Amino acid sequence: MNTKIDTIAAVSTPRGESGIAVIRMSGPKSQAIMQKIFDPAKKISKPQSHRVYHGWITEKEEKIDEVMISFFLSPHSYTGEDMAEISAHGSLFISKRILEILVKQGARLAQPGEFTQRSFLNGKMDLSQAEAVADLIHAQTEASRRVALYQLEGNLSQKLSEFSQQLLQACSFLELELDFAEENIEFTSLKDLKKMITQIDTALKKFLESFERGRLCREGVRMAIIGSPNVGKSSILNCLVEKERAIVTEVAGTTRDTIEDVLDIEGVLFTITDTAGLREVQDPIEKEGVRRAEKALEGADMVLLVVDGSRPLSQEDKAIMDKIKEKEKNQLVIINKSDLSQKVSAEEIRKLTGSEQILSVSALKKTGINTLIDSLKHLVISGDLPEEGELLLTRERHRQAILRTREHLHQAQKALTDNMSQEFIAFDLRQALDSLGEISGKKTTDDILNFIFSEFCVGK
Ligand SMILES: Nc1nc2c(ncn2[C@@H]2O[C@H](COP(=O)(O)OP(=O)(O)OP(=O)(O)O)[C@@H](O)[C@H]2O)c(=O)[nH]1
Ligand SMILES: [Mg+2]
Repeated sequence: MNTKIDTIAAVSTPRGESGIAVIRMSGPKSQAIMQKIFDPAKKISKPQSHRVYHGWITEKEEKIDEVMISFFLSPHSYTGEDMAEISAHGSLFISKRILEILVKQGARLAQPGEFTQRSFLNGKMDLSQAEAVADLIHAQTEASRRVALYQLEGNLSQKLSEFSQQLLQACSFLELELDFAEENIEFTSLKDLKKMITQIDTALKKFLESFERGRLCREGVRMAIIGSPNVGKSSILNCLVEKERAIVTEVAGTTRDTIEDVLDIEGVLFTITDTAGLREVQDPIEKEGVRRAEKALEGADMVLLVVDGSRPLSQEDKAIMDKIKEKEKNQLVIINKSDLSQKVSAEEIRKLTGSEQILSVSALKKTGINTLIDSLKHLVISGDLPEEGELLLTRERHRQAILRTREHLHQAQKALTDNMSQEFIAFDLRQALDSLGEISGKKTTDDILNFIFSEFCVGK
């Protein structure tokens, strides 16, 4: 990414027609450019920050559109630089036209996420907050909105900075003592140091345990409906999403390709994949279907295993149960067709699958579906949505950084136990500090930054 300070511009609203379109500009030339192209309805002597002005965007004295504009002057703006925002009529043509005018006047088209990247580089937010901006833009449910907003407000940054400060203090003590070694001045008791490292390590361990819940809140739950042919998998998908999403027939092998739909269960996003019945097949189309079903099973956070309660369990059913067990997937078992006389018991299923989550359902009569929906939510995010103050780890990048931090803390503890020179302990603690600093972006590389900001839309 370009780090020279030039002036960038982008349309921040989606392409297409809308009530209004917002065109944003950030950088030192923002005000000068606006002065050239904006004809205010009332004369402005000196544009003020955080004020809205009415007027026209003009080019060669021709009015291009009637707009509202606002200025946000450095340092009190999103990026920390001088910014201007133009709210124009939401036609794709007009927003493109205005953007072209800005570029003609010396602005450059912004890269994806470049406004937020500048905000980070100018110290307006740390890297975990910048990531939260992207999460908030992508939020589709209450759970994802909450975790993103708490992170944007700096909850994560604040907690981690408490740990960093403690570690930094310990490092300084140890390093200071090194310098004064000959005078034998003792600044800190090694026993206290050990206690502090253990405390931080325990807190980080607890934090790591929140990852599954945090990730599922942020990304949603990928759930695959798996089972033998004709057990009612597609009927269950249709019940869950309340529409005829998948074809249902009495022919075994109806579903070939995987079919996906989404469901918001009390604030948690479920991406549900209906799959082809798993069985040994020769037909090349069904064979491909089975391959895709297995892939969906592989990638799923949880499995809805469906069996047909109106007939005894088959070898196929049992083979599927073994497969799910082998992959250690979180599962909920559905005994479907509860409207017919039952040949399968929950006890039998429990023995074979080891699962306590077993429900009787009739997809045909739509009975047991509400209980199913309730169980799904409790199974994956243990009930309640995140609350303010509940610290959740939501990203793999953060998890990796914390795992590395803990490794270095363990090395420091070992060095302490082995009575190694304080130089070594300080070194390990510095490394722990660096790993922790990757989350907030105190320690970062261009590759990490490019990766993070490439997730963004242009204009944010
Ligand atoms: N009696 C009864 N029949 C059901 C129930 N659920 C599904 N069926 C019937 O079972 C047959 C198969 O249903 P599907 O939903 O297509 O089953 P599937 O598991 O998706 O089948 P494949 O895609 O072929 O693997 C259809 O004739 C459904 O009407 C139920 O709860 N009770
Ligand atoms: Mg089907």
